[in-house]
Amino acid sequence: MNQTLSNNMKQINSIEEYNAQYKQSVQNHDVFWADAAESFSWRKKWDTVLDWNFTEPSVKWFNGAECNLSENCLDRQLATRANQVAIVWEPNDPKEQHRTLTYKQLYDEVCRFANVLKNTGAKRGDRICIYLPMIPEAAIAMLACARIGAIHTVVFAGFSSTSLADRINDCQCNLLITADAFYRGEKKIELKKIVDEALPQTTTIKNCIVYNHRNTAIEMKQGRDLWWSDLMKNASVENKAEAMLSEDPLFILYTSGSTGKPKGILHTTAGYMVYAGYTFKNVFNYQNGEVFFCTADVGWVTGHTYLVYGPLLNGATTIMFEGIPVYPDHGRFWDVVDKHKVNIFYTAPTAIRSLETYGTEIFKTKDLSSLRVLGTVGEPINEEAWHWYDKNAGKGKCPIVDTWWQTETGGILISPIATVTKLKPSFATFPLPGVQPVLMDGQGKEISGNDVEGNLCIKFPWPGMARTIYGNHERFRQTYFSSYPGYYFTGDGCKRDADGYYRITGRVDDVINVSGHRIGTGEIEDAIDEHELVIETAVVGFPHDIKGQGIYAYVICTGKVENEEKLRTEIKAMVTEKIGAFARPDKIQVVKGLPKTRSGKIMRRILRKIAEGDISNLGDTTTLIDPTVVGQIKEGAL
Ligand code: 7RM
Repeated sequence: MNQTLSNNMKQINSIEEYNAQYKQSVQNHDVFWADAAESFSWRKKWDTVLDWNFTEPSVKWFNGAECNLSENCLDRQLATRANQVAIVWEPNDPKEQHRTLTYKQLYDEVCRFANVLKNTGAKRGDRICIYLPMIPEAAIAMLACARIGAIHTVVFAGFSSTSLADRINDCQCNLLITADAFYRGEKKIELKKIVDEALPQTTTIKNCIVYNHRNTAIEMKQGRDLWWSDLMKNASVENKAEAMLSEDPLFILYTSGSTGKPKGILHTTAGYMVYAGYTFKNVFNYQNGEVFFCTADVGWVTGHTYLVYGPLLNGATTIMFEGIPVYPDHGRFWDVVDKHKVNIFYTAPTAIRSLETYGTEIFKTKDLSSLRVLGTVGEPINEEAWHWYDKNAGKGKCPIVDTWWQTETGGILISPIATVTKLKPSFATFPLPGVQPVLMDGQGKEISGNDVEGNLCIKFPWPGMARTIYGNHERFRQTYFSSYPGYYFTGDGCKRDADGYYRITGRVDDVINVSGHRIGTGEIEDAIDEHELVIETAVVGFPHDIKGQGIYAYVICTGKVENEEKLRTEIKAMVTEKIGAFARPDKIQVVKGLPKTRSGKIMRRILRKIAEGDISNLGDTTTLIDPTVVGQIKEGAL
């Protein structure tokens, strides 16, 4: 076995180093990424660093090499940090004990659970669904899947039984890993009950492994459901990681687009590993021994890359927080920072804005002196929230990295490098080495120069990029590589200011971003349409002070609605049942008609303006079949 135990990854420590690395990454990408890859352990080295075309598209990084991500996160760390804490679990209820797992303990648990998976019949290439709360077992399950070469698909525990079933069916999982129940704040979520509703709508699941987290009375279906602890008791702690090929699938993660059902974004092994490790170390300027706290849920890509894989690849201590920012009070994040002496804190702008509403008195009693670097992710951060975060959490001395990326990109693409990049509030600043962003104009041409705005594309592959949509490569091509042939299209609009700084302005498609949660308007429309009184729905986003964007639904109903309040309550319940509570509309307006063009397309631009409350200038409405509906909608606007 050709195992290098080195951890000599270059770290960017000055703007000159950034410029030099950036230049090399463009001019000599193979040398640049081969160099970054050297600090990982490989069973077999690659034949080629990169083979690619953006037409099919086909992208292969480190082709021919063999490695294992779980081995790189765990086995590789044992020689130097077996007794260092890998994961700190902070429970929802602060009165409960926190848990810690050292690298050796985590390694043992993962090896044991990898054997559990094998004993249950799981093998390389199988899809395994993980539907767990924020507990270390979620990370253990992910790492165990990676270890045996099974493809994990984590489903956020806030998704409904229908959403869970859809995901299981789409990628045909044969195993599901879940827990009895959990609390978020004071609310109890009976996870296993949701699973019991979902599984009859699926056909491929053979077994369901249940972790007993809250001692909740649940039904265990004979022959299907198995207790995590029973299986662990009988499993060996010896497990040799599978040698995976670089382009073997690692995980599938579902994400929303502007049309159709959520897409199973597929990431592969070696490129994702190198990119997660490289970006974690550089963006956050991670130093050995530091404690990193990412508040994202493991059900989202941020949880995958910067709560689990990136930190563990760097031998970091990562905090997994089960609770919410406002329980038992709005000082909880800062209590966690204080208690565990967090050095790097990474959260979403929506969380900052919601805490902002409670004032700053609470900071007087918290010691945040351990903090060195702050980060944000998931949505644009407005300047006010940036300054509030800087002043109150960072005490004016911590760089804030505004990190722009997507489920599809696997890791951060545009972001400051902490301690290196000169910051500008609300700007994601510059591309990381290896990332070549371009802005496109309406004619599909690259816009050169500065002080410009356009649609954001990336013109060269980076190791962490998604390779396909599971089971539908044509949809992958169509969605990301057809609007601008030869480019990856992000779906975001972007400005490049006079100094060349990038500022992401938000989605230019029908995807909305609610509290950092990405959701397609079409998905919400489909859910609302299921209501028996609803004929047609149009959903748009509108600016929301805390959530970033709120959800505004226009619905056409059969006949006269007797009780609009009842209808609204039922529609919200419908969306909760079909998708999850986070997708519930904030405003529901009953309308007689929707502004449609002669080709039957809803003119969303008008609906967005009305939802924003900006009804003075709705632009050209002459192409509408019936322009009078606009007036009616305006009158009834909420
Ligand atoms: C990591 C993640 C992706 C979408 C993306 C953007 C928006 C994310 C920022 C941002 C402005 C940021 N993955 N977005 N980060 N917008 N500034 N720093 O969020 O797949 O769930 O969402 O989120 O619109 O396309 S995601």
